[in-house]
Amino acid sequence: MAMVRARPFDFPFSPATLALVVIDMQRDFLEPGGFGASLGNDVSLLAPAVPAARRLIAGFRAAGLPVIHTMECHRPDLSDCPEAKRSRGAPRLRIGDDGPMGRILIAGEPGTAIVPELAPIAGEMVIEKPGKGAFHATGLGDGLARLGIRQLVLAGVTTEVCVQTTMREANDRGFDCLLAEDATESYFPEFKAATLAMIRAQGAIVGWTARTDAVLEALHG
Ligand code: C5J
Repeated sequence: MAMVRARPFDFPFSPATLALVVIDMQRDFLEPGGFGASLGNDVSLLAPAVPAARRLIAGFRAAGLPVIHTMECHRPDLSDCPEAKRSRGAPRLRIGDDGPMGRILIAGEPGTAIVPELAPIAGEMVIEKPGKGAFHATGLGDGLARLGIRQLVLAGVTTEVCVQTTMREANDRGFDCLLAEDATESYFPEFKAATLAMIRAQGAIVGWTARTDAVLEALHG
């Protein structure tokens, strides 16, 4: 067993059963004019996660381990978007509306794309997800089972919404999960801090957290 220096205690893993899951690092969340901005958020707060996520992706690729990308998005006819999701609140633009990067959060539109620095390469699994959790209404569970994956390193945005939801879904499905602390961000720094704390509380009740450096050190020695 290899070990990542993690909190609340070291994370034991077998490289044969480990994958990286990068959650929703999309222009719609990270760039002006997208879904995140339409909700009134300062999207620049998410930028610090990009370089760390890039290093993690490079490290997993170099180690020959799976890198999985998720994208929160909906079908053009919105048939997979619950009305409760689309109609909630008072955003400047709603899901499916035309924005400066195309239709907001619609599959195939420019704004839905993963930011170029973190773009998937051929052969990597890309999961389009209509919900916050990456297991809900997707093929992620089956895809991980096919690869024999039992342990996940998570990165992406936003920490307390899609990242935490996915980590909790994975936890309930029997995966050991570690969240890379510097490769995730929130529009609300206090929510990020609270999420990291609640994940690892009570003896890693949801999972572990660690710095990207510690994950890469464990992968490459
Ligand atoms: C949100 C996400 N925040 N990817 N989505 O609506 O966290």
